Amino acid sequence: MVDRANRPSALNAPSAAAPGAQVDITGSGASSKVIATLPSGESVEVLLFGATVISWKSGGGENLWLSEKAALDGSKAVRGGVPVVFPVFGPPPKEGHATSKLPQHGFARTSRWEFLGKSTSEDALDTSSVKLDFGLSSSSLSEDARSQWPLDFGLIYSVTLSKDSLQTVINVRNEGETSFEFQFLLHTYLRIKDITKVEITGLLGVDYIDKVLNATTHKQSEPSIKISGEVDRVYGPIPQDTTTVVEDGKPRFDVVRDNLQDTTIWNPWTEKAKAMGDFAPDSGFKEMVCVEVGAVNGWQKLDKGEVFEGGQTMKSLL
Ligand code: TA6
Repeated sequence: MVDRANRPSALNAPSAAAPGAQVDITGSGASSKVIATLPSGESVEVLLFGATVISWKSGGGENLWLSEKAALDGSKAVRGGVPVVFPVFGPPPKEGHATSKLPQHGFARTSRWEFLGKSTSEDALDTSSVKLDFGLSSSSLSEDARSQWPLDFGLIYSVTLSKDSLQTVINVRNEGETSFEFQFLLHTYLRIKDITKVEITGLLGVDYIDKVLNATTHKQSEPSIKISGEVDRVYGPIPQDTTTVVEDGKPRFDVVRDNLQDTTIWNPWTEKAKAMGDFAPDSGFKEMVCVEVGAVNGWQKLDKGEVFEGGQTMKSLL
């Protein structure tokens, strides 16, 4: 177990009087979402479908990229925001693994989650953050997903909005009699102004699997990653816990990992963007970059009753 220097601090159930965040549930069925807004104006929107964060606004405006053709009706995974990838990242192993029958990126991003409630700081005067909890368990899975991965588990996903940051942390519990293996990743689509002016730092010297080059392994030799074509790289293990997105020479986002050793950098560029039906506009690849923290190199194993926890804190630096 990695040392959890970035473990989230506790928040408690709100006292009735707390003049804190406004939390609303809107929409119905698969398009239901939870919207939280801080008195200082920051906000987050979470679709119950996939527990997908689809908007995060702070002083600098919208921080996440969401395709204009993203399905927000539960018909398919959301193209944009922060899809939750579990229990397998990418295409599953062809056969012989418990996840082999699952679709790409697993079932969490295409399942209906339950809103478990909000919590704010005990100090009624501290209106600076709000935590929203979402749950998914084997009993709330669709029949398909259950038959594809018939293991007993419980997930709690906590989304904490603060003035300049958004924290998203998963808690995975093995509720069954037998051990299981899983992978987890937060497929975050960050909004940027111009991909040609973006550099990503914090990965120097780290090994990566390049999915554009037949999944060959390389080592990051430049201090920063510049993107001028399709990029699909799985970095890890990463010693430094912060990856920074720099735009036009100015730091724009810090992404701080908590108990997760890997990060995938993805931009589909022209052709792949055009080829995805729910990716719009086609030029949208110029305004997004995926920085996806996770535990995806190999498998995490949980025995009966064991728990895994990990996540990220994204900071808007504008
Ligand atoms: O995380 C990067 C990646 O695995 C790419 O290989 C690409 O497939 C992307 O995810 C999008 O996957 P999706 O299943 O959402 O189309």
